[in-house]
This record gives sequence, C-alpha cells and structure tokens, in this order.
Amino acid sequence: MTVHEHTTNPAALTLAEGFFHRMFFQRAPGTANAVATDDMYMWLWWFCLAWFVFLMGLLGFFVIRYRRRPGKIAQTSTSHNTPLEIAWTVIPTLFLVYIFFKGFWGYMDKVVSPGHAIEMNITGVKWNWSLQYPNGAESTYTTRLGAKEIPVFYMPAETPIRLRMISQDVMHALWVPDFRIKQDVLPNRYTTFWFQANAPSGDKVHPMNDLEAKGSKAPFIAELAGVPYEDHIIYCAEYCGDEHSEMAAVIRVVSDDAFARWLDVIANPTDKSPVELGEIVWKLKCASCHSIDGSRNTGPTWKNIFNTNRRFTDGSSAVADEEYIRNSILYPARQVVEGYPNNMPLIPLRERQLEGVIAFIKSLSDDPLVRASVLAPPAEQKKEEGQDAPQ
Ligand code: HEC
Ligand SMILES: [Cu+2]
Repeated sequence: MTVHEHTTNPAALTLAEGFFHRMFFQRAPGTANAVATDDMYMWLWWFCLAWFVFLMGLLGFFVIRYRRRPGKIAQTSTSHNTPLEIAWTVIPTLFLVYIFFKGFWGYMDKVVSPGHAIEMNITGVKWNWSLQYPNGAESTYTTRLGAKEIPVFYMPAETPIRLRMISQDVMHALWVPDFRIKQDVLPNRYTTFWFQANAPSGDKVHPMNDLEAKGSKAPFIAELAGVPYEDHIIYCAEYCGDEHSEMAAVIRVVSDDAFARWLDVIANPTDKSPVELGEIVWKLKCASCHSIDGSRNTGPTWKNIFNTNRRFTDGSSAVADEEYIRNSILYPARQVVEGYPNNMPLIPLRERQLEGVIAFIKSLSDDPLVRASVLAPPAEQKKEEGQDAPQ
C-alpha cells in the first residue's frame, strides 16, 4: 500500500484526488484503509479505461484496414496462432490474479483487527443505532441530520477500534461511506469490523459555550470545549422498513485524551433529571414509533396517556400507571394496545433510563398534578440541587 499524507479535509487533497472524489461522489476517506480502497478502485478504473481505449482503437483500426473493397476478394484468415493465443490468455489472467490478491488483502485488512483494538458494541434496532462503550456507558448525545436527531458516537482518533454488532430485530447493515466499509448487522450472529480513524483536521471545533453550541453541530460539553472533531456518518444499508432511510448515526472522532475525558462524562451523567434522561431515550430509541404531540404513528402517542384507561386487543383494559408503562417496555407483547399491531420491539433499557421514560411520559400528561410530580420549576430545582451539593 502506498502511504500518502492524507487528510479528511477536501481542500488539502491533491487536485487529482479531489477530482476523483467529486467525480464518484465520494467524501474524502477517513482512514488509511479507505485510502487503500480508493487507490485500488482508481487503479482498476484506469486499468479498465486503458484496455477499453486500446481494444476499441484496435477494433476501429481493423474495421477500416480490412474493410470490404469492391473488386477485392477477402483473404482467408489463419485458423490458429498459438503464441498469440497463449499471450492473450496468460497476460490478462496474470492481471486478474493480481487484482484478486489486491482485493483479498484489502478485504483481510478490513476484517482482521489488530489484537490491541478497543471493542465497542453496536446494536441495530428498527430504526436506530446504539453504542455501548467499554465502560458500559451509552451515548446520550445527539446531533441533527436533516430533520432528524441522530445519536453521536464519540471515538478516539488514531486508535484501532473494533465494532461488535448485533441486531435486535431484522437485518440491518452498518455503512460508513467515509471509511469505505459496509457490514451486515444480523439478528442471530455477531459481526465485526474495525477501523482506525485519522486525526481531525481541525476545521471543526467543539463549541466553547451553550450559546455557540446553538449554531453548531456539536453539543456544548464543558469537558470538550475547544476540542477539534471530525464527523463520519453511519447509514443503514439494508432495507429494514418504514424509517430505514433515517436510520443514521454519527461517528465523531476526537483526540485520545478528549475521548478519555468524555468517557468520564457519560459514565457519571449527573447533569440530567429523570425527565431529561427520558426525553433523550425517547429521541434515540422510541421517537421513530411514538409521538409526543398526540399524533398516531407506528405506535400510540405518549401524550396524555398516563393515568388514562388503555384497551387491549384481547378485550381487557388497564389504567396506564407507572407499573403498566414499565411492563409495556419490559414485556411489549403482553398487552397489545387496541388498534395497533404487536410491533413493539424489546429494547433493553437500564433502570435509570426506565425511570426516565416513566417520568417523561408523566411530564406529557394534561393533568397538572401528574406533571408537577416530575417537573419542579427549573429555578427551584437548581436551588435544591445547590443546597444538596456537598460543596
Ligand atoms: C418499531 C416501533 C416501536 C418502537 C421503536 C418503540 N415502540 Fe413502544 N409500541 C409500539 C407499538 C406498535 C405499540 C402498541 C402495541 C403494544 O402495546 O405492544 C407500543 C406500545 C408502547 C407502550 C404502551 C403505550 C400505550 O399507549 O399504552 C409503551 C409505554 C411503549 N410502547 C414504550 C416504548 C419505549 C419506552 C420505547 C423506546 C425505548 C418504544 N416504546 C419504542 C411500537 C414501538
Ligand atoms: Cu436498518
């Protein structure tokens, strides 16, 4: 593999590289392996082009040179030319063998991770990706992509990372165009791939405060203020239902030590109330099926369901109290709401997240007393926190 000084900044690419990324609608490669893939691809492209030009030129030449002329009788052609036939069989075969090995080695580079790679778990579920870090924490930060709020997965640069992936329902495929990698994510088998992302170019920097964050793609996280980052989008590349095209996430590459600081932040998320946490869980894992504004979706809306009577497909009914909501999440098929299919996936939530969802659903109640039980006015909440805090 040729080693280039590559960056993900398109302006820093050579003219030829920039031209071809634009020509094939490619974003700049985000890993050394992606550069190798691009090089291989371009080599094949030139190789085919050269042969095409040569063969078509020869064809044109023969058509003219040996065209039928009035009054001339066509020569009989020789039936065999052994050296020529051996040449045009062996030479292309050697090229094909070369292409096979280039592709095979490139593939092995993509699948076989170095032993010291950090392993992270990715789960695909209709229609979201979630990531669990080595310390057990889950990403709770999001960014906007088009009209959708999608999860952000922070990853350290220049560190080999192995993604270990499984699906909780149907087949998905994790596709990171910037890494030139696409891998099926299956319900019954773990699949993996690995990558080592280039260091961020420095074009994009984490906002320094909340105000700056409003116009930025990165949320304000005090520990990451001023840290450069690079985003690589993850898509689902296996048609998996209604919102397949919106099943996206972002791999956000930051430096090693910024990543370590961030792991600490998500391992000890003390900055969120249960309602806020519930809202994040909703955004990341439930919003594709449950609205909070009263509109019908794949699943029932969460607006004003708390303490109301729910009717089920088996004719029974129950009041939606805390226990009911909890059981609806832990055992989705037990009571199926009338008018809806038994379509709710089993999405494992941690205890804090479960409590968060319950609090969030309460906060969507029309009953002011229910709301008040979870939503203290922000000013008071701050004051209480201030008093309780040991410092
Ligand atoms: C793929 C679509 C889908 C996703 C994603 C989904 N649900 Fe559901 N959910 C449904 C459907 C359909 C129903 C109604 C059928 C039933 O009760 O099982 C439902 C019902 C519910 C109910 C009972 C609601 C009622 O009106 O009584 C709760 C509570 C619930 N889901 C919570 C969640 C939570 C929490 C999440 C995210 C962690 C989630 N759901 C994600 C499809 C989904
Ligand atoms: Cu999918």
